[in-house]
Amino acid sequence: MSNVFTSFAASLRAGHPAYAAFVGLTEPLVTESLMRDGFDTAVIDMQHGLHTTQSAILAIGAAAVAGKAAFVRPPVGDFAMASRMLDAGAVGIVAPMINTLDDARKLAAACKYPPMGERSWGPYRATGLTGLQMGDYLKAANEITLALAMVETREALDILDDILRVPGIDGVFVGPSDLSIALSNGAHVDQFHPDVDKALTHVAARCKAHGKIASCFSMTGARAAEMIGRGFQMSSIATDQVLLRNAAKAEIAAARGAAKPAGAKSY
Ligand code: 3PY
Ligand code: MG
Repeated sequence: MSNVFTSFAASLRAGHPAYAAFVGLTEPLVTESLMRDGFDTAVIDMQHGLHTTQSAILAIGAAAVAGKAAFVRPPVGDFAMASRMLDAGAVGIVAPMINTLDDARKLAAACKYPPMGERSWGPYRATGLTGLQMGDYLKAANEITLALAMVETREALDILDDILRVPGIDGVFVGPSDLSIALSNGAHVDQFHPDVDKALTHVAARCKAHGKIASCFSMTGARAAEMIGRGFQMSSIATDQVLLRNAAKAEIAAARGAAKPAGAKSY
């Protein structure tokens, strides 16, 4: 059985680039709409987004309605939630603040079945979405779902090769905002800072050397395309709230800047 849930990870590993929507709003139609409007996948955000366990589960379903497989970003250190979201049909986990080897091993353990990890059995929604029978899901799961470790601190950068060597860690996802704060010792948040840029180049090169997936957050579509050109396989673009606010501001500015009909008032 092949569908987006069984083929997405292989497609990414084969180097087909993917653009992800970063979804913090809990209404399932937000996810569905973004997926229908051309994103390849979603990162359902339980760390800084508003998502709860229930809304994240519904968002995975909403992406599926649009024919897309979604990732989930659980809260920091919540490895039990990572397993839970894979059971609920997430195609992968984007785990924030993986700063130590112990963090990376815990992530791999939560996401992968033995002997690679310690994921506990119960993929009831995942078997529905993948269309796989239980035994086939057990055989395929470690390959078709992805554990991406977020690299967003100095500590993580320092041990990047060790993180990438952990069996069960499929790749990394760079958080450029936190990284900019970490690299400047809290002086600024600047995703485009040259130090962050240098780190992004380093991450892409090390992932390539280890044969693992390089992915990252980008604030704009242009930056995301640049990252794909620089060796990343996946980049997210902005967040749902940023997209909404940018579109709202642009359209209202266009309206207010347009010739006003006689008698029109500004509020
Ligand atoms: C960061 O840039 O720190 C992120 O976590 C992106 O969401
Ligand atoms: Mg972050």
